[in-house]
Amino acid sequence: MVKTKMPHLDPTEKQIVFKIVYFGPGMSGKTTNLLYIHKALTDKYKGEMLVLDTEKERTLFFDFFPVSLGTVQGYSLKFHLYTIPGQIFYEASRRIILVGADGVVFVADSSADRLNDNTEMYRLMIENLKSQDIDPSSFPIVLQYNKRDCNPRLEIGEIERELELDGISVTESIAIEGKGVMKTLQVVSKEIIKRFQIS
Ligand SMILES: Nc1nc2c(ncn2[C@@H]2O[C@H](COP(=O)(O)OP(=O)(O)OP(=O)(O)O)[C@@H](O)[C@H]2O)c(=O)[nH]1
Ligand SMILES: [Mg+2]
Repeated sequence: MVKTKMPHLDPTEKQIVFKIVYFGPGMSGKTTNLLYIHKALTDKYKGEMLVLDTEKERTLFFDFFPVSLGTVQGYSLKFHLYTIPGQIFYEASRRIILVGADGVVFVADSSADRLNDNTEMYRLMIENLKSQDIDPSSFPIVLQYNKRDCNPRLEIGEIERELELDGISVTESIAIEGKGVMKTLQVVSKEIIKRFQIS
């Protein structure tokens, strides 16, 4: 079942707002992705980054900023980007942040010893999407293998094999160097817009 997009449409402003959530296990590089994107964008196209920091924790509660990216059928586009806290005990926050998402970047940690953390969090994400009546098979998800500079590291394809994912979009990145970050954003944006135009 495809969720209606009506709440995202603002006819008076002629604006469509899409929500992209960066999901993934703790320390995989979600916040690093968003910080890089925010820095890379010119001031004209970005809003304030809001950070709700939890005391003493390395985790940000969420990051958010809109990016204007051209028009679709006369409507200007705005993207809201969020990260979820990856540490396992923040399940409630993760659920809330995922509500109303139009697409997800799953930031996986390529370190060889984190295969289980990646797959466990991916499964949780799928459960969360299903609880919102979203069919994950037609929902825009990009699997980003981050930390490609790690050694030993997972091979591309290992996560998909483990989760029996077929046809998912995959990108590679080294977020601390900014490599592959904008590409990933581009891939998920395209998938979201394509799905919106079809529905
Ligand atoms: N080697 C390496 N380290 C990275 C890369 N991307 C991020 N890091 C580092 O990994 C650590 C965690 O990065 P964050 O962006 O805070 O991770 P996160 O996914 O937001 O973590 P949580 O909010 O706790 O879930 C930081 O020390 C980053 O500098 C990368 O591509 N390679
Ligand atoms: Mg974070």
